[in-house]
Amino acid sequence: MREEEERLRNKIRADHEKALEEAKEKLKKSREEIRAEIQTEKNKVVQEMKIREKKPLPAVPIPNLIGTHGGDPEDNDLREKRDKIKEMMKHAWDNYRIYGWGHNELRPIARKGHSTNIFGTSQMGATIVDALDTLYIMGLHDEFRDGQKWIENNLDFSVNSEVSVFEVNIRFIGGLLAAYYLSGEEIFKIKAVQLAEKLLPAFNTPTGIPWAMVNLKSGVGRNWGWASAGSSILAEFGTLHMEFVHLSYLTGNPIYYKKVMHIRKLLQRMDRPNGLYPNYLNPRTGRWGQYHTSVGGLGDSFYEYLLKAWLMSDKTDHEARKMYDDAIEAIEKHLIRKSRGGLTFIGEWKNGHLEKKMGHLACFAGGMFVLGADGSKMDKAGHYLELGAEIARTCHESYDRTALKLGPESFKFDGAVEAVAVRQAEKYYILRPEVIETYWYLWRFTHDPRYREWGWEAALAIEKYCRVSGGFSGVKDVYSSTPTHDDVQQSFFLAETLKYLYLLFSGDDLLPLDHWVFNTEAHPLPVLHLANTTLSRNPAVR
Ligand code: DMJ
Repeated sequence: MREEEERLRNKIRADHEKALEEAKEKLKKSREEIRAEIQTEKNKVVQEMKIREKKPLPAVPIPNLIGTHGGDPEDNDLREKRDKIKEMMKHAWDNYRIYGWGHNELRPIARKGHSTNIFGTSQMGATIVDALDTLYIMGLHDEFRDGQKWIENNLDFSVNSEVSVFEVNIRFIGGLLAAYYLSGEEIFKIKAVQLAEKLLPAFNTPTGIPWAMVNLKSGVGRNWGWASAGSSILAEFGTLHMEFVHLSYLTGNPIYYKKVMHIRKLLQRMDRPNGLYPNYLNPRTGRWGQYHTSVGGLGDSFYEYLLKAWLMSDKTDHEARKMYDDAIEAIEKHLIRKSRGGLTFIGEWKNGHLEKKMGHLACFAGGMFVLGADGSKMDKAGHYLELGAEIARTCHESYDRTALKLGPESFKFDGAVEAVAVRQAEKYYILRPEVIETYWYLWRFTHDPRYREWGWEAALAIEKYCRVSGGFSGVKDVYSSTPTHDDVQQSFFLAETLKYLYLLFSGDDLLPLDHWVFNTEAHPLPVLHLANTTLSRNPAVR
């Protein structure tokens, strides 16, 4: 014991002497020399971090990736249309590259960067990450590599910024995962996982229902003040499943899977008024907020992800399918109506009252019904194909009844008013994809040429009224033949609108739907055949 103490004492003495010697040496050095030494040390740390970042994650069998190229149109007319969409993508990307590079979005008229509160104060190049897979499938490989380089060298998530968990998940994690699967470049997977780790603190609530926003640096979360007394939002906490299951699959770490399954289990245990899911849930008490149900904003992608959870599990996640079927049944009963003029619309349910108003966002549901037709309860496939087609027709009418042939943000069904916006604040079009998304799904499932015609009408209208020399911009009033621009090129225009248009004029062999499931930001993720993977074999995950 004595000897041991003596040995320790000697070591401490020697360490002190060494430190003293070093300090004396340092004092002999000039300031410049000391600074240079510090810099060298710093560089070493950065280098080490980079090496650590590049360390590959555990290898998992990558699903068979079918249809990542191709889809070349069979005739000239189609080829020209598809080339035109590709040219529009070039125009949007090139201008962002020149005027907005590294910023989240572009102001195409002011020709500078732009951002919104969903990204906090960060400059995380949202447009780059969101656009990558569209560039890839369009064969714009130089642009893709340029984006990849920016991500490798600049995309950093240790920023003191409060971001939307939902938006960052669907645009960044979804975008990075799709880029990884398509290109096989490890860096995208690594960045996706780093970012996901930063989102995890958002789940530290009394119920495990995540906060809407999280500070990427401090991990402190909170909710939007306007959301029913600080509630979390169904379409936000209910739109994490696809990306989080892929994260667990790719890393072998069950934590992501557990977080989203916990949300599902909690929702399953709750009473639902009339079988409907209200849009708001308090993450502290676990109780519903205001009884407002919608298939548009605040609710939309929750339903979409129930269906897609089933699809991406190779149709083995029966629990998700059942939740989807039950939810859709209640929605049909309480929210879906036919107008006097014969247009089927999806209204919004507020405290027992049906508001006959449909948002542009709800137009995605036409595609969802068609996508979910196969495998529906009591084999109602024909019914859901029909319902999807009716929603597509209604949404097309909402475009057709405007001066610009572009749809308003939301439209009413009220007496003589059908599929038309009434309030000034609802007349804008911000380059949203949902109507074109529905045309594309309907095209894939029916091959009815009308969907390509309608898609082309929308593409021409975007080209005519939204294109400016510095990119593409939203418009403030679709009923005015002289459009005023809002001067924002949304990142989802490149991620979704242009991708769906491109796919609409491509063959079905490009990203076939029995092998790929698109997340709500149109980022394709492969179907997981879980039988042979770490995910299903891992008892923690099961
Ligand atoms: C996109 O970010 C996603 O599609 C989301 O689900 C809802 N809306 C926007 C585009 O309109």
